[in-house]
Amino acid sequence: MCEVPVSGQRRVLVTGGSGLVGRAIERVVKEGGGCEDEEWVFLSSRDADLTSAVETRAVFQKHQPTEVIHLAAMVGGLFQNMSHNLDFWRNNVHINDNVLQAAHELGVRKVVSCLSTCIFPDRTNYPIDETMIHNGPPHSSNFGYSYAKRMIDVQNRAYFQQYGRLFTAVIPTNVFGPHDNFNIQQGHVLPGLIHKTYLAQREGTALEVWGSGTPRRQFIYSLDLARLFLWVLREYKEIDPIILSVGEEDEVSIKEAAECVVESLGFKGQVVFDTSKSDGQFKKTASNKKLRQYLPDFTFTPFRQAVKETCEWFVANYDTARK
Ligand code: NAP
Ligand code: GFB
Repeated sequence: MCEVPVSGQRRVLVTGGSGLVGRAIERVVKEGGGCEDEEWVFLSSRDADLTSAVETRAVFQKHQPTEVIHLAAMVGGLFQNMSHNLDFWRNNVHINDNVLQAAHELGVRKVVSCLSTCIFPDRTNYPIDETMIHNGPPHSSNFGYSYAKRMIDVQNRAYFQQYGRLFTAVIPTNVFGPHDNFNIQQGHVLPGLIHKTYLAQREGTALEVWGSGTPRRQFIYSLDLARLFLWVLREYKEIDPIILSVGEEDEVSIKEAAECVVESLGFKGQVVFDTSKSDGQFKKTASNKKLRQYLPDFTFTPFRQAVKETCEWFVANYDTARK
């Protein structure tokens, strides 16, 4: 993994280093995924509020990174997005502009930012690929977040055109794993279902799955995504983004995802679907053909195993988990 020849010491600054994806990268680095010439710095919002240009510049000046993995963002599930489109747009546009400009001013060699498959047009052909980002409006539920993320791709191309900067981005599908946000109202579907199932089991009530259960998602385990991030940081040389996803054949319905959580936690109660709640985007099936051309042998953790590990982490860390 470490054969990229880079002279001198490298310092990788990870914005959003305290979140789901940041903590997974930290773990993979600690478990041997790091290189000898790499020093890693993981930031949280306590180190700097990246919506502030002044604080962003100061934290970059303090750490003098040679490379940046840019994860920091206002992040939330379908329902949080539906009620806060303006906040998602404003916070993320400010964070992204501040981070990319600070990286440019400090001469950072490479920045890898994080987009999401939810930013693609809602009306599209399937499978979605990397060329389709700007082809039409995103799903109305999360247009604030989606347009803010799309602008990273615009900025990356502009920094390259004007200054030759190697600023690129990855496009993961729905991520889950240890250290996720298990807040039921604000978070994504898998941590929400895990938390709800845990409570239903404890209180002897039914598990309420929101929506019809028919929408489909490709889920990626945060630890798999972390391994792929390290590869992108070291080896990927394109400005154009790359989708980081399991195969199309691994897409599951929300109902199947709920069944997997129920099985992992050994929940024996009733499961009900609240169809008065939104289904959101029906699907955003993405192609991982480009990834497979680079890494034909990369092995993803099987979905069941990853859900089981995440459930076990949540139960073991219930008192301190974000919820
Ligand atoms: P997360 O768990 O919510 O973590 C968000 C991170 O951003 C935290 O470290 C948080 O710091 C930091 N942050 C938020 N606002 C900040 C601010 N104003 N200043 C400084 N730091 C700030 O999110 P995640 O799921 O790891 O997401 C990481 C990246 O992946 C994001 O760019 C997201 O858009 C992208 N992504 C996520 C998913 C998904 O399903 N989760 C899917 C596709 C793409 P604190 O801990 O201090 O609050
Ligand atoms: O992960 P999620 O909130 O977001 O999943 P998206 C939403 C789907 O899961 C909908 C159903 O079909 C919901 O009806 N669902 C069932 C639930 N039970 C629950 C529950 O307890 N909590 C939640 N949250 N959903 C997000 C975007 O879209 O994807 C974000 O809004 C982000 O911007 C993320 O990019 C990756 O997959 O629909």
